[in-house]
Amino acid sequence: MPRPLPLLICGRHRLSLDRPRVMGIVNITPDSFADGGRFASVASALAHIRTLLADGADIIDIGGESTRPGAEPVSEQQELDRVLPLVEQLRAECNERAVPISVDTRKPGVMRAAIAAGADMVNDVGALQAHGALQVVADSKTPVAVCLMHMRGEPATMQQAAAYGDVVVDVADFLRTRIAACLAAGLVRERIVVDPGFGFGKTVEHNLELLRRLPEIVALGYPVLVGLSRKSTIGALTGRDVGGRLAGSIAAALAAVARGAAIVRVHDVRETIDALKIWRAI
Ligand code: HH2
Repeated sequence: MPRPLPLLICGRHRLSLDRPRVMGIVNITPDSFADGGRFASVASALAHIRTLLADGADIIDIGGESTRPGAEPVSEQQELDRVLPLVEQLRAECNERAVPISVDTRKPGVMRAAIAAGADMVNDVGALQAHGALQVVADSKTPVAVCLMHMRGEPATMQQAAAYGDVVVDVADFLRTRIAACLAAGLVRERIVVDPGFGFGKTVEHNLELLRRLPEIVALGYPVLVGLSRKSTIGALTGRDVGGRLAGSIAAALAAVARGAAIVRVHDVRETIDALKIWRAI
């Protein structure tokens, strides 16, 4: 079984994966399910990013389009207007702890512009399947990392498409195919991260099965990123609305790391890092 790689090549950065890493979420959107509308201006988003950095985030993930179930797509120009000023500003400041900047997008045009502005990673819930997306990453002079995520269907309709033979086998097969496409396009292994895509065309039971059997995704031999923070599965299991899902989200992050996740994508960076410190010490 190939062992997951201990190092991620992430644009200008080399991120050691000798310990679990925490990716802090920043959505500059009016409609994201957990933080929509909170960071509508560049200034408020930057202030939030500074907090996440001070809290110890290892990667900052900036998104300009909500992909929550039922979300409506936004135009490329809208997404560029939201994301680019932030990437440019962060890069200009060389963000004080100099952590990698990831851009959460499915659009090749946004990927290209974000990389030119200094992004270090492309986090694509569409796994670089959009026409031209893989080429943008392969042609990039900066060796940006890519996160290939599994999604069934499209955000607008994906919860209607939640049917699988064996969800873990289906997700692993899909990720294997996308990894092969990246390698064929010339990406080195050390630039690739995979993500089973919790909540993207999956029921609560699918998400739990994926989490229980996460080692089967880890066995693909690539760092696994897990995003369960504040998601509806946490809400379904705890009976809490979005604002009350911190404890459930931390439990899920620890369960993921215990099963081999290399990176957890979270809203609550400080609390997650505290929990991971205890888990690691034990
Ligand atoms: N989840 C969301 C967005 N991007 N990327 C990866 N790699 N993995 C995920 O699980 C993932 C993701 C959805 O969460 P969020 O960004 O908080 O909300 P929204 O899509 O509504 O902006």
